[in-house]
Amino acid sequence: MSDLEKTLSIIKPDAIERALENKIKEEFISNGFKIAKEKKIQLTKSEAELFYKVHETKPFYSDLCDYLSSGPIIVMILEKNDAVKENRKLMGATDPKKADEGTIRKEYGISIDKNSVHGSDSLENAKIEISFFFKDQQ
Ligand code: IDP
Ligand code: MG
Repeated sequence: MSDLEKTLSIIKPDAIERALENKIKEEFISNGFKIAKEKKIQLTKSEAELFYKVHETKPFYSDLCDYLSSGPIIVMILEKNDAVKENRKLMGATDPKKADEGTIRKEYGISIDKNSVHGSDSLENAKIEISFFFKDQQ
């Protein structure tokens, strides 16, 4: 039996800019996710740096934080059995060129940096990321 889980999803600036938000939300809904909470916000660069702190030693860290704070994003709490793993599966590989057919990144991603969606990579990080954006949730 799998557990009902919550995970954090972000529709990134490149997708919002191309007006893909409803199409991407529909991908989640048609794949059995419930969008339990959502909000459209724009991060400052320092907020993006906090969110992506785990990547602070990577060469692309500064560009990544510039990009995530470059325009509006939609942050969502998604619910489903095995939500963390199921969302990573639906998102596809980080690099859209390597993502499987039928995944969101394959369908909508432009490049490894503009890959349209973020998803938590573990249940522990899902809890941390959900409370980063939705203070009273877990
Ligand atoms: P993930 O989003 O699939 O979990 P991570 O390795 O956690 O991938 O990287 C976080 C984000 O950093 C990616 O979604 C992507 O936007 C960006 N990124 C990852 N690797 C590279 C790279 O080699 N060059 C530029 N950007 C990258
Ligand atoms: Mg990651």
